[in-house]
Amino acid sequence: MKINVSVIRGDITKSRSDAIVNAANPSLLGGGGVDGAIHRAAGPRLQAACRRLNGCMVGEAKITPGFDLRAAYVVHTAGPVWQGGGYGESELLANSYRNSLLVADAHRCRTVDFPSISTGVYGFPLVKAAPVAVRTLMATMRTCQYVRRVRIVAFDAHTYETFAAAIAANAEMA
Ligand code: AR6
Repeated sequence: MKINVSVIRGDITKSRSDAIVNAANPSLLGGGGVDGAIHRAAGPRLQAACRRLNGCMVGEAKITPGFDLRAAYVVHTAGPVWQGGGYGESELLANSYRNSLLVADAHRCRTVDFPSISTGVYGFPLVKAAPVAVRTLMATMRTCQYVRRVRIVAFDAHTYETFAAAIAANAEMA
């Protein structure tokens, strides 16, 4: 499988990919940031579906339909809260990316869009998060049966530029 991980600027709620990933919290009952935006765009059936999932541990991922979104599925993951870097945050962030992609692949998704997990309210430094995300997505994509395109949808210029640099650095190493 060709490795195809890229970054675009945009609003993930407008995505036409098969699945979008939600940077949620362990309750899966909604919140602010991208989570709030996804719930608003998907409509109230999303929260009803999330309520039946019984939460999500940090690094885990669970899937629902996309309801009013163009995306068929929403993969919900709880990323780690940044606590200074000494609490396994990078491993937990990698788990969120890996498990989200694997759940999407198990549902035969071909195209999957991610936000930058944990780098908003959860305070994970973007410059540390982007290389973890890119490395993990590239490695996991190799093991996927259906996924053929993964994108990071960056909401702001700084996120876009930091991910573009991380992708370029990985391409040089490949
Ligand atoms: N499309 C793409 N990215 C977006 C969008 C959008 N529509 N809106 C925001 N972002 P955050 P976290 C970016 O705070 O750090 C919630 O309350 C945003 O600019 O949404 O994982 C949850 O319920 C940033 O780059 O998620 C949790 O409690 C990135 O998405 C908590 O926040 C992630 O920022 C999770 O915090």
